[in-house]
Amino acid sequence: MAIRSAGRTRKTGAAPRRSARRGAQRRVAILMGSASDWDTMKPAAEVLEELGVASDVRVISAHRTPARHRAYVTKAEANGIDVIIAGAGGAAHLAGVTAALTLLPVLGVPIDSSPLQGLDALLATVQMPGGIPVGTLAIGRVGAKNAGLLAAAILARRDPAVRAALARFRERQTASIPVRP
Ligand code: AIR
Repeated sequence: MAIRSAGRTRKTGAAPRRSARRGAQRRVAILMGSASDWDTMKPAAEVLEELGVASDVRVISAHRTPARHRAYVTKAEANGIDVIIAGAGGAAHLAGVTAALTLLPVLGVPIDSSPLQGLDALLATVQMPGGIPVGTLAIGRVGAKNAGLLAAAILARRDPAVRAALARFRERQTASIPVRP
C-alpha cells in the first residue's frame, strides 16, 4: 500500500500527518480544504491515534486542487482506506464531492473558518441531495473529534481490537467525569 503522508503545507510549513503506528495500514483518511484547517481537524487524528487507528492526513481542496482530490478519493478504497473524514470551511463542498466519488462512508466536519463561523460550512456539508449521503458532525474541533470516534465505531464492527479500544475510551471518559463540580 503506497499512500504517502501529507507534504509540507503552504501556510504553516508544518507537515500535517499522523499515524498511530509507524508503518501501520492507514485505514482512515482525514482530508481538509486548507492547511489552515489542521488545528481544527487535529482532534480527529489524535483520537484515532489514541484508539490505535492509523490515519492518512491530506490537504485537498475540492475547489483549489480538484485533480488531487479526484486522484486521491477514487483510489482510496483500493489503497485500503475504510472511512474518509472531510473537513472544510466556507463553501464547504469537500465532503459532498468526496462522497460523490467513492462508495466509502464519508464523514463531514464543517469548519468555522469564515466570517459566518461555520454556519455556511455546516449547511453546505449537511444539506446533501438525496442519493449521496455525508454523515455530518458538529462544527469545529468537537465535530472533528466525534468524526474520529465515529470512524472508529465503523471500523469496530469488523475489528475487535478497535472495538476494545473504543470500549476502553468510553470507560476512561466515564471515570473522568466528577460526581460533583
Ligand atoms: N476551502 C478551501 N477550498 C475550498 C474551501 N471551501 C476552505 C478551507 C478553509 C477555508 O476555505 O477548508 O476552511 C479558508 O481557506 P484558506 O486557505 O484561505 O485559509
